[in-house]
Amino acid sequence: IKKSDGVNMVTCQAPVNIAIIKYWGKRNEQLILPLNSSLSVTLDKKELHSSTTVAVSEDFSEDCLWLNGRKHNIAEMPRIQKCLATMRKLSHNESLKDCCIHICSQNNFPTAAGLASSAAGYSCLVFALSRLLQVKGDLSRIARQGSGSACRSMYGGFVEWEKGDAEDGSDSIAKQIATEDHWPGLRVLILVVNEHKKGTSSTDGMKRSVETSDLLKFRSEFCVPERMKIMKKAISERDFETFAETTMKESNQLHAVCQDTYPPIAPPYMNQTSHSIVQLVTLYNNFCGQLKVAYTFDAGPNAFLFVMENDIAEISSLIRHFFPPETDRGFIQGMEVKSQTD
Ligand code: 2P0
Repeated sequence: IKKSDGVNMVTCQAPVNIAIIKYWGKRNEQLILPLNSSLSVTLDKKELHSSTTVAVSEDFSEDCLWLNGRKHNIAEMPRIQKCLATMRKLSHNESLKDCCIHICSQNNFPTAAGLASSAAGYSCLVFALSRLLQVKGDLSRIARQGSGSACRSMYGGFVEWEKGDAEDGSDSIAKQIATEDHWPGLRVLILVVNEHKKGTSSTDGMKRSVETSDLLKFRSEFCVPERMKIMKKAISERDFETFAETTMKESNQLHAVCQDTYPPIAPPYMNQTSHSIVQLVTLYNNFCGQLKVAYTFDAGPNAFLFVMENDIAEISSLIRHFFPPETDRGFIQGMEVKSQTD
């Protein structure tokens, strides 16, 4: 905590997480309780992260939020309000808990383009507030109420969000299942197909899926519990083939659910370039006679490719060959390949 001129201030950074078992659908909209458990890999925060400063002072007259340099109206942001109210309620700092708070948050990557910006943003906000207001105990359930996937960014490495059973959401929390150094050499390539804001938000898309998709019911009840077991075992044994196969099946099923949603989510999150990437990965894996690359897509067209370090050079040159960056090839424009270095 930095203190100057009656202002107490904390700055934190929080990383993005990539879901390998997907969260899609809530059983309780208010508390953000998911239909199924999910599992993710937290990226190194040196690469994609949110950076948030929270400041508190007796001189501030209202709560304020600046997001990527633009002032937002907190009165229109119920989830931010809820986070602030919960953190104030749990605060052990009697002198500061009733003061107004200023929040300044910045992402070093495109916001709302399916790159999990809300996950990094809310986890960062909750963590920074916990330091400022002295809040102890599990913070993931508070981050969850900002944005579901944010609870998983509270930890590094491999993280499970347990769906929980309690009606009040008290057991719907994130837990680290393996640390960040558990699987040396595992890398993710992020292919930014389009960095613009997507059409349908995840929140709206998954709400419509819950209301209309029979496939989602089947998936959350019968597929995910089994896949969680398979994935945890694959991670624990560092079994890339099983990890890769389950990751791709999960991505495929998420986007099948989006298609099964009525009316289907339009435009679809995955575009023509996304499907070309799937095709390239499939052909390459077939050519190798084993799974060397796994793709996964969230609520946007950008691809996340899991690859072992030894294969990075070959795979990134293959991608650069078929999807050259900064060339105008119609729908393949402005693609950028970034590699996660550790
Ligand atoms: C995930 N996604 O597991 C899945 C995969 C997108 C596709 O979590 O309504 O922004 O704020 O709880 O967390 C995106 O959903 O939705 C998401 P809310 P959130 O990462």
